[in-house]
Amino acid sequence: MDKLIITAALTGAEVTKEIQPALPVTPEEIAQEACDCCNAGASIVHVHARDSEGKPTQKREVYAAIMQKIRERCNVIFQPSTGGAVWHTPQERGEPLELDPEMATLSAGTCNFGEDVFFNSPEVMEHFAKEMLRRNIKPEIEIFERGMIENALRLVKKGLLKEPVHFDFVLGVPGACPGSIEDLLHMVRSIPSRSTWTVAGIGRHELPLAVHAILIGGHVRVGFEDNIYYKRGELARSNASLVERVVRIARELGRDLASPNEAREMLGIRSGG
Ligand code: KMH
Ligand code: ZN
Repeated sequence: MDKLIITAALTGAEVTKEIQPALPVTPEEIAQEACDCCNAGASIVHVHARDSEGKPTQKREVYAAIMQKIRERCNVIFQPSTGGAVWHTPQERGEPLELDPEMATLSAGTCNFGEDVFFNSPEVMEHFAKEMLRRNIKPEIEIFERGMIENALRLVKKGLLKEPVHFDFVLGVPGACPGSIEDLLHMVRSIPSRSTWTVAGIGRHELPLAVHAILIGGHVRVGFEDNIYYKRGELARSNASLVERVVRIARELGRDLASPNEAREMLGIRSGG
């Protein structure tokens, strides 16, 4: 099996300090948490920025500050969000791409998202795909529903997305695909065999889906964006504590960890970014 790539989704756009006091929100806090997660065994950090009031922002300058602070401290792969919050415009969502990060997310369709709608029309998807292709940024394709895999493959057919594609199955969002093992297996069987994939289980689905991914050769995403608890009724003390647990389980199951440079090679990420 390939070495395991762990992504830490540090902040997200929905969680607040009120419900998770350890949530990193300032560039300094996010960079520190990114490097703690890297030291714990994560090779990618998925980043959402916040403004000075702690509200989600897609402003290029804030992402630039985070990216720089991370680079000064560790070698982790910086993967900003182009999903932002449900109320961000596509223009706002694309701002972090102007920094030419090594990777970025690209959501492959529209779905309900709790009480909201996460809007990704074909035009929006194509715009982000073209921009990432032009800038040689490796997309991570966010899949919230089964049909979104077909949307991604349509981008491949149009020459806007290079194979092998790297997918992230985000399972358990209220309003989108549930977080069962059967749902994960259905997703995995539906992608081209050359693809790579990771799974982000939401809430209580995070740990079981992570363990299954480790067992069947996928990769794992954990972090406060997806889940704020260590176990039922007990908040996690940090993103790094969630990474550490995955590392312990992977070791017990005999799955080696990918370093950031090994992850770059496995995912075909350009060097020097
Ligand atoms: N916050 C969600 C509406 C991404 O980062 O690319 C979208 C999201 C996906 O988190
Ligand atoms: Zn995100």
